[in-house]
Amino acid sequence: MAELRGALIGCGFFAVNQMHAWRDIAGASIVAICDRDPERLKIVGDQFGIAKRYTDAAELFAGESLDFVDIATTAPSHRPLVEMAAAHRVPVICQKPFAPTLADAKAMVGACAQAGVPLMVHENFRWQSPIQAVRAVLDSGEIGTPFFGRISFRSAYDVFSGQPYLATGKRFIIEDLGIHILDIARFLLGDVSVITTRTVRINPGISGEDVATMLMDHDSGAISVVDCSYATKLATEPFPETLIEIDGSDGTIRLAQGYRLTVTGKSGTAITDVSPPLLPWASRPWHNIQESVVAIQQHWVDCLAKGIEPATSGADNLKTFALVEAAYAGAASRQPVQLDTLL
Ligand code: NAD
Ligand code: 89V
Repeated sequence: MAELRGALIGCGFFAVNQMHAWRDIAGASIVAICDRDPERLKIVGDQFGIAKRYTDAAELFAGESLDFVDIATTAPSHRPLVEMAAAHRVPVICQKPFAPTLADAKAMVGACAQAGVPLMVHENFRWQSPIQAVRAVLDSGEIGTPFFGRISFRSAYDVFSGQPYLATGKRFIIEDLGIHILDIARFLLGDVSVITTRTVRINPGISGEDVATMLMDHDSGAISVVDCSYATKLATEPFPETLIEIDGSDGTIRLAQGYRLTVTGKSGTAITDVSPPLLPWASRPWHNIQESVVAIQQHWVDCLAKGIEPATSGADNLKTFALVEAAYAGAASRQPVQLDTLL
């Protein structure tokens, strides 16, 4: 198959990981980049040797013949850019959070469906190898039917130095980080019918909430707790590890800090080190996330080649995004929120 020609829009903080990952992936390469900030365009263009550079996405679509576009801008620009890709019949990957509102997200899914264009949300956390290892244990049947889960991300890591916009939005941890953890909960325990949420802000220097605790009913019958904090100072900083506890009818799974996976099930207890590999361009502690970027981008290339829907398609991500909206609504009302009222 001929190599897929891709373009990347948004050459900021996280896009550098996406550019490294594209270099590692056979079957696709980035032939053009776009950023409205000429300085970012130059930094990323020079680092990755990309000659074709645009400061305007409309000019990129007009000037290039593309097999896909990878949108790595922040949420406010996602809808116009995804709709532009759909109008040009260019398959599109869009970073999380998919959109500022669920209404925007639904419109983006609709625009791509109408144009017959594949759409994947770059929801990469479920692609982390420790999370995939937990999914593999569930699939093996070793712990039977899950009835309880706790998916936990608690840290005091300074995310604001790399991503200053996170300190200024009215919404913070659920929209930026919780979205990943809610997606992991869906990935492991299935879709959700009801969510109850409490939030707090501990850090006085930011505008949004930095602690969120969510209780969810899954359609499978399992109950989960998803808890997220950027105000939790621990002896050993766990960023960016997601810790997991799942209890099933025949056993338990514990993914503990340090990527230690303990499975107690039908065949006894097994303890495994599921540390992610440190890719040559990666740096600790981000290597867990960086590895998952390669995995999700490879998945996109494989899905395009096979003509199948990606696991985190736009349509799938509406269900994760609806959890975010429901969490904020429930935190404000202090009432449980039914998901079917949103989808
Ligand atoms: P950033 O602000 O550093 O970079 C965004 C870039 O997009 C900027 O250079 C900006 O000039 C450019 N841009 C914005 N609108 C544009 C437009 N219309 N046309 C062209 N360029 C435009 O942001 P970031 O920290 O790199 O985050 C980008 C996205 O990635 C966010 O949605 C964030 O939530 C997400 N993110 C995801 C992960 C993950 O693990 N999946 C991690 C970090 C950030
Ligand atoms: O993945 C993200 O979206 C990042 C971080 C892990 C730092 O929250 O913003």
